[in-house]
Amino acid sequence: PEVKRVPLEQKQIQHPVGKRLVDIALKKKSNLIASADVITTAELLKLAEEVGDHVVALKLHTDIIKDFSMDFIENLKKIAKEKDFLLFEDRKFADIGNTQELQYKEGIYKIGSWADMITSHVIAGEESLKVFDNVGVVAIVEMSSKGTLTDDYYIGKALNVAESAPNVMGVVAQRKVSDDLLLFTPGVNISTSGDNKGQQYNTPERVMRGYHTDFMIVGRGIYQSANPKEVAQEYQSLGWAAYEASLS
Ligand code: UP6
Repeated sequence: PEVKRVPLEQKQIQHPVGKRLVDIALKKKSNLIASADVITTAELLKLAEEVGDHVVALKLHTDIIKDFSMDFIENLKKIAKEKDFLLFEDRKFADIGNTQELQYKEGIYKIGSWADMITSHVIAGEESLKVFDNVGVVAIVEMSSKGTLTDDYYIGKALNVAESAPNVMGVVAQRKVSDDLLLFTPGVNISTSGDNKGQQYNTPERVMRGYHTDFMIVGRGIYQSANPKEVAQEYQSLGWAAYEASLS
């Protein structure tokens, strides 16, 4: 028989951003994070308007945007506030603390000044994560791609780092992990099983019932569809139904 999962509202989440995310999820009945991997601010703002009601967070790769500006961030923050979702910069930091601090605070993106959540690898060790103040850190402990080097040994060590760093609110992985951290799972798509660049996809059903993930991350499945709003709503209901099914 399937093992029951800990319901979102019963998870012992310490991080304030983690608590906010859980509150939004319960209120919206959504465990969907849309990954807005588009390359212009116009496309991104349009997508945010379209999917905003259905997501708990919008995940960004700001360094792929051709015309990034702080004005764009101000506009995006307005939409996020109005539609009640968090801004999640998927920067995947992977350097020593001092360099990560510069990448987080400086340059043209000034991620630390606007992001609610960021992703970071933990390869440089626990102290390297201290520099991310003011955000919820989501630690990459396992990747979705074919041939990833995140084997069981790495995942175990990475989880130890994630669990001991106080600003880590969750992890990215493709398996069940600690109940004290939120689990985020990318590589979710209902219409295809992968791409030709190593990405591997699961269904919402598989990640919610199999991995007990808390939040599924969907990129091309939504932003490349003909109707992102409708498709986001579909992922939202599939994800929430699978979550509820995994409770009983
Ligand atoms: N992502 C993964 N796998 C990981 C970590 N992150 O796919 O292990 C990110 C990608 C992309 C999104 O950087 O932004 O999740 C997945 O997009 P897709 O649904 O279009 O494949």
